[in-house]
Amino acid sequence: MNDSNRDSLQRTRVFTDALLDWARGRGKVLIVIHDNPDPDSLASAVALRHLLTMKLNRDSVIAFSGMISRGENIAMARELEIVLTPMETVDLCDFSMICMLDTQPETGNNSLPPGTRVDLVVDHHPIRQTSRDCRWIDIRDNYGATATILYEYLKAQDVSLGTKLATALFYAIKSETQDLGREAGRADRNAYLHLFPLTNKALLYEITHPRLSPAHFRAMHTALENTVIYGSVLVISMGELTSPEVVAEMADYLVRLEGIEVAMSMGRDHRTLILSMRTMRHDLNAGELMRKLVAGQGTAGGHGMMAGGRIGRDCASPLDFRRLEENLTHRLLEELGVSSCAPRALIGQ
Ligand SMILES: [Mn+2]
Repeated sequence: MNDSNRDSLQRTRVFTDALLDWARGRGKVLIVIHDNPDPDSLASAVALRHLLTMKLNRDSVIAFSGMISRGENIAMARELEIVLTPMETVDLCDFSMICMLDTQPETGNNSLPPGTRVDLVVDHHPIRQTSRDCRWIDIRDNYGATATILYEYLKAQDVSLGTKLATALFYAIKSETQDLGREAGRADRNAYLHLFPLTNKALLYEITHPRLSPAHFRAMHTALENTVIYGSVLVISMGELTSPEVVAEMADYLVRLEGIEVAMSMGRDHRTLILSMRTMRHDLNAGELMRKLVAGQGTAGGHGMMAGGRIGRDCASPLDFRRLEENLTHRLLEELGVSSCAPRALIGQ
């Protein structure tokens, strides 16, 4: 262990000691993660719950909204027996400690009512103004995954972790950083390498190779048929979605097309347009670009190479959504200086 690792572990120990001391005198704990939770938020929640169980003998409720629909994420929640409570059924008055992981107050991607007091926020996305009011803040935007921060909590507190939790944390870091290839730093590499020997390889296989529904292949078909290329920029319009997570999944998949530097995908989930962006360009910040695109219309978040956004439209028709998508595409192309490129369909037409 080198000096900077030791310093970081020491800082984490001081922070978690104080946090646990504060939490010791309190009652029930609620852990809120973002809507349509991904492996990073799920693993982080299970790790925090484990820490509180082991150190304070206190159980926590993990709450979320939306759905888990990506094959890998369903497999993760099932195989690792992650117990989740729908946010709608939670009475906030029951809880004396509210924690938020992998998201922050009022970002738009979690369902905690605005104005609710949040006691602890742990995240790896850039800090929001609203988070500064929280009692305990640990935001490290140089980390590739929130799961890495939670791994460090367990390590700093000498809490042992079983094979299921190790598998959850490992898979979270693996998927969030694409095996350390995307936005991973030294802390993520350390956690990944330490956790790997502790994982259950059969479980890991089940999670990384899930059975996929016909709906998944239909969504993929729709995405491919509705992919348009403008120079090095690719735009996917998926229309009405059967699962919101597929928007990010298709952006991940299609940004790999030869010659593509930026991919943006869009789809309608009832009354909301869901957006996802991926970039291979290091000089570009996907989070900032997404925020610029949806400014004044919706919410956005993200970091260097990946971002998401949502725009709610209560009484919009499919045609209104179509226009909104065209407008966003137009602005994206302008921002990236490719609006003069002739559109090309990826397949067919
Ligand atoms: Mn994350």
